[in-house]
Amino acid sequence: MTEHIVVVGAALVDDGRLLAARRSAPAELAGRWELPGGKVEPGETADAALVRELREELGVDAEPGMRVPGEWPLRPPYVLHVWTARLRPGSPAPQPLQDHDALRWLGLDEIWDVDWLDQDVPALRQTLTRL
Ligand code: 9L3
Ligand code: MG
Repeated sequence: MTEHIVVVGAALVDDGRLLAARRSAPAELAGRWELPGGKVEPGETADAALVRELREELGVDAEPGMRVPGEWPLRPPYVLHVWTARLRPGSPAPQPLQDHDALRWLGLDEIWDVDWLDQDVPALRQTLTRL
């Protein structure tokens, strides 16, 4: 298990819509949509990493909810975990500050309208059963 490094992705939900973020980097992922997030740092808990990543990438003040059961392989040694999250009262609205060039709030009937990263598709399918 120590050979895995966890990447946390946030299923950030507000007013019944899910936030999707379009990557601007690296080049091979640019233009594809993801659940925003990033790598858990050594000694950091997953929920703390989620809050930190969402602050850095989107400028928001997020509250982690529950971890969605499951683990999805990324390029080794990374694996994707998903957590639900909400905006805390008074949080700024998300902005693409870093690594993204567009954001969309998707209604639950619009989820598949964007071109998600391959690995986010099964994670998202599982997540949708929990929202
Ligand atoms: N990744 C895949 N799906 C996601 C996230 C947040 C990340 N929902 C992949 C993309 C990168 C790696 O994980 O290859 C590390 O992510 P980041 O730290 O570049 O966001
Ligand atoms: Mg990231």
